[in-house]
Amino acid sequence: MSEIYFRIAIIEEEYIHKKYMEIRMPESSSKPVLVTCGLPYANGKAHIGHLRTYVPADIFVRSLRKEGRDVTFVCGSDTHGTPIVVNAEELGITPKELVEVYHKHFDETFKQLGVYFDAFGTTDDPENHNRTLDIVNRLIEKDYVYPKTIEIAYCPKCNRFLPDRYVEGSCPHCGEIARGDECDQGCGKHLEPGELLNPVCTICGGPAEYRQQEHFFFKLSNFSDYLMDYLSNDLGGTINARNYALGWVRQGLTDWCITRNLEWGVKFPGHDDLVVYVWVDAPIGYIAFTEEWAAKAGDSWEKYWKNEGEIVHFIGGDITYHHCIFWPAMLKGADYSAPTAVVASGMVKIEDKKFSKSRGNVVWVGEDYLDHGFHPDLLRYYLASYTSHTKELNFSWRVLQEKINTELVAVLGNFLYRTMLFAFKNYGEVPEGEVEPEVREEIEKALKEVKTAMAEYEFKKAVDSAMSLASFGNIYFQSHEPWSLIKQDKAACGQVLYNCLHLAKALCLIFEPVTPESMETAWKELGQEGDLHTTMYDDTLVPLKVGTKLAKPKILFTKLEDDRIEEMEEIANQRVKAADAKKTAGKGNGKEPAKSEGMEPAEEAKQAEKTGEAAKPAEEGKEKLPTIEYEDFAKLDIRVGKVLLAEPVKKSKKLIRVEVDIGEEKPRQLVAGLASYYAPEELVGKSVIVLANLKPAKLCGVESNGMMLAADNCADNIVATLMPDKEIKPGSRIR
Ligand code: B3M
Ligand code: ZN
Repeated sequence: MSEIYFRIAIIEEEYIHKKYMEIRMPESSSKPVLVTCGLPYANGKAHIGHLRTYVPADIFVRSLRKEGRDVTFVCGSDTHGTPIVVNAEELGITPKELVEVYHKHFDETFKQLGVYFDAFGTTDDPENHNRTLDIVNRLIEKDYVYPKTIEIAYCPKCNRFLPDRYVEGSCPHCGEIARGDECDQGCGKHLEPGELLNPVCTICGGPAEYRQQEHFFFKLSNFSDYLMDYLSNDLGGTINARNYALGWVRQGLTDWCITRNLEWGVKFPGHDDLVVYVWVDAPIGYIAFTEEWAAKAGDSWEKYWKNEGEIVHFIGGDITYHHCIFWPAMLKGADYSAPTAVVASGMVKIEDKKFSKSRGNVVWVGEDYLDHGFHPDLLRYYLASYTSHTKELNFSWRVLQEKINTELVAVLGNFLYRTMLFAFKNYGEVPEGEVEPEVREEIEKALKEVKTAMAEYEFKKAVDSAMSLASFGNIYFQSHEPWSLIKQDKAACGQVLYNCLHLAKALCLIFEPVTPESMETAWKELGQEGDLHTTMYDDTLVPLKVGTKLAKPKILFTKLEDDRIEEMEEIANQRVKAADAKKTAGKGNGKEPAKSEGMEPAEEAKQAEKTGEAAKPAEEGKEKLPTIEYEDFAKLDIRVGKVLLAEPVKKSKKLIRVEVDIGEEKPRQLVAGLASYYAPEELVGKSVIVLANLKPAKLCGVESNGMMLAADNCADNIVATLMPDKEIKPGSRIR
């Protein structure tokens, strides 16, 4: 996500026209619906930015199922493209090894969040290779693909072509620093190979040059009229996506280079040295995953991709271009069905700051949320109810606390708990009674509002309407004073409780899409048979069976106390500080390093260290680090060591494993990024300086328990280890 989104807003303003203002609701037909989510790059951990798309999509799917629609929900890992190849190379592992790790991670994380896909594949699955070949071959057959000799960035030093993120330079449109295929920091435009100005190789940092090479182009320009009509008249979803795309079509479409010089990916037919651009095979993954689901379920994938079924794509707003332009054109060209709707979410901010992994403005789903014992339902609720889906969502621990405590705990949780506890204690079962018209009307009203809001992709509205029903429940309970009534007239009180319990049941059904696990608990306590998740919304109006046994209720939502929030804020602050320190010590152009996107912060630092990025300012000699206290320095355990053993780390071109005597009983194992500068045998016997109390880290699977200090000068490509200038015992402290 980037500034692109603000620009979308501007374009939106420009094109808001009555015709496009109308919300195109998914037809309330019985057509089957395929719902997909943008594929996460299997290249980094899940963060809250990801969930902004997946959680609302899951809520939408659960809600459609409750309306009785036939829904298939698929997603998978995006495993190809240069960022993955670049990262794998940096880590000294194969792209396949890298994507396996993150694929598993995403699969598990989504399930922990209650987001269940019917298929969660990878774009490297044979199904996707085959489907991509089928589509590309069809486009070739139908003459939509042609070869053209173009200028491709080439690094004479690394001796290789530089696709996409292997090259950086300035954007020809706005002048901002941009990647080879996208002006990610500036105007957001897709860049074709050869367009980037002043190209620099991201592997060695040296200047790149343009060399001629034959590549293959898709005749996107042929599809302008089709897209204009499709976007204006057929495509549903959120208005931001449509208008953004219409703006691009109006500006004129240029043909699209669909091949890259890479080994990892789907081979371009007949050319073993080329793969298709990742944005060709990634969306085709949607079809491949539908095929994977169909094979498992004994159903048909064609009902979506070749017939009348609906296709709804949930995506982040920053990939609208790919979904509303490239993708429908490809599908049209190859005779597949085009998406019915594209639902584009707004950007995510963290504590009111721009989301940025390298600046530390990030909330990791695992280590910052689930690992601290926060319930997934709370985050689901926050994501759905904070703001409208297309608007900017700010994640703040304080706001989370406030929303959970005043809404989920005080309204929904309170109503369910007081109702069920009172009924359990005084009756033990559903008492005699019948649903009053007022209660029935409130449920009908809430349900209608929820359905309409869902159809408009207005998840906040849906949640707010559901919450109003819980508020009504509280007012109903409070105004009937069952605690006094029970003393006077147990039967009359039973009638009140019957209605409260009936409302509780309706709330379980209506809130299930948002807070599925908590509602399932309440559903069981209410003695309801059958699976809540497969029970339809219509069941909200089926009266409760008198005499159904009730269970003692649990408190569903507990207050988030200040100390927990303060602890999380402190963790967040520390992360931002650490990132600041690194930035100050780092290159200081404020740009997210493309090559380390999605890496663990620790890994990122290590990577920077290995690739010499951290050394750039030292070489520039201009940027000063902030003054520190002596106590800060005293925290560093720096010692003299003697290298006893040094050997290359398998699978890595850059790392050496060393064992160093630092005056302890056992030698210390360190992993140093020195293989480009020293042969392992040169290091053996050397006196070195070691930072001994650095937190251990694993590099290419080998644990490093400290850091060997070295001076490096990026410009001259010189790295030198430090050594004392006279013989001194290993273990001697440096102070
Ligand atoms: N893998 C992630 C992104 O740019 C990218 C999505 C592919 S969807 C077909 O958000
Ligand atoms: Zn630009």
